Amino acid sequence: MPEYKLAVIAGDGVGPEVIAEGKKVLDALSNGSTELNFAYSELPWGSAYYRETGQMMPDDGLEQLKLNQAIFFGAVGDPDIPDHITLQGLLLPMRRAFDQAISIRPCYLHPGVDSPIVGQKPGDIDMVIYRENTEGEYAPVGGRLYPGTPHETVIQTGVFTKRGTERIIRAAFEGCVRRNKKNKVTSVTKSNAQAFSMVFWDEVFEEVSLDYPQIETESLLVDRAAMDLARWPDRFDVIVSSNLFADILSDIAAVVTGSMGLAASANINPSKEYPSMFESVHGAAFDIAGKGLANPLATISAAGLMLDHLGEHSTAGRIERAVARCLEERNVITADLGGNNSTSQVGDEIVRLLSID
Ligand code: GGG
Repeated sequence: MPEYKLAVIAGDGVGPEVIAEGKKVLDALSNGSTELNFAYSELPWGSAYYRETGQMMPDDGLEQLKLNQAIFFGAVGDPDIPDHITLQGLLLPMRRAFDQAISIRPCYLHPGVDSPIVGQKPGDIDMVIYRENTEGEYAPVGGRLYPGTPHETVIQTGVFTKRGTERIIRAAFEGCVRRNKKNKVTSVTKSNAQAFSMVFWDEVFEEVSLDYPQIETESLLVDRAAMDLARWPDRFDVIVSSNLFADILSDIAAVVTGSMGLAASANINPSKEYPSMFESVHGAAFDIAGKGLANPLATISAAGLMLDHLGEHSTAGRIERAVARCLEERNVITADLGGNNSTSQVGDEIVRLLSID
């Protein structure tokens, strides 16, 4: 029986609540199976750990994570610790050290879920965002000179390599071919203003697109893309963009498909040399933490993406169907979708739906 070694970092805010439901679903799948088993390494890292130790994870954190086949991640962020400390101390080092260069973020308007965009029907919005995940505007390159003086000078540099840019663009085209839906890839940049990095991105996009003549291509400036996502989200199929832009566009895509609480994300190490990581797109949401209000479906869907990545395609499909049915039936849903059920009741409902699939 395959036993998958999973590192679990519940993290901050609503992270522990939604990860508990993700694990509930994984446990239900393994209890009902002779062929699936999970061995968890529970890693209590994040902001509470930072308060105790001054670090978001221990010095050998990445070494510990390396021993696993995948990382199941909750959320990071704390109202009392600056966001750049929490993010730079845990999530970003993982993405970089394990070369999780390809972030995949599917967005679908499910039956049973209302889009805030008038006229969008179930299935109309169906897209996947490919986010470059290890470099670009997130590269930790820069510095501060003469702090606290009138000459204070700050530099923050974007890093765009041919390898990184080509990899994410090619992954987007390959994903588009596999999806076989609208057969269109939209590249999003700001090359009118950023005449080095983003013009370079446009050139690589053009070059890679030649290998996929059957795929329609489009290049949008990020301001136009944001506007179109908010007015015509049904026109998109696959979007590929840089680390920062795709992060912002992911939030727009999540809310136009109903809720931040539904958006899942895979952070893939393409060589499979290191563990990939699976998480919700949403963060710690500490305004609702500890109240049982968080929607666990993003994290449960992320568990589905993780199983798919591990090769358990049919089990991943079962999770996807259970989530879709939960949303369509609307018997047990959280407040973000207009319901009044708790985080754990939604997890229980997914387990029930899995048992009758
Ligand atoms: N579950 C994802 C999470 O906690 N995200 C926190 C965050 O601020 N992420 C920024 C990013 O992914 O770029």
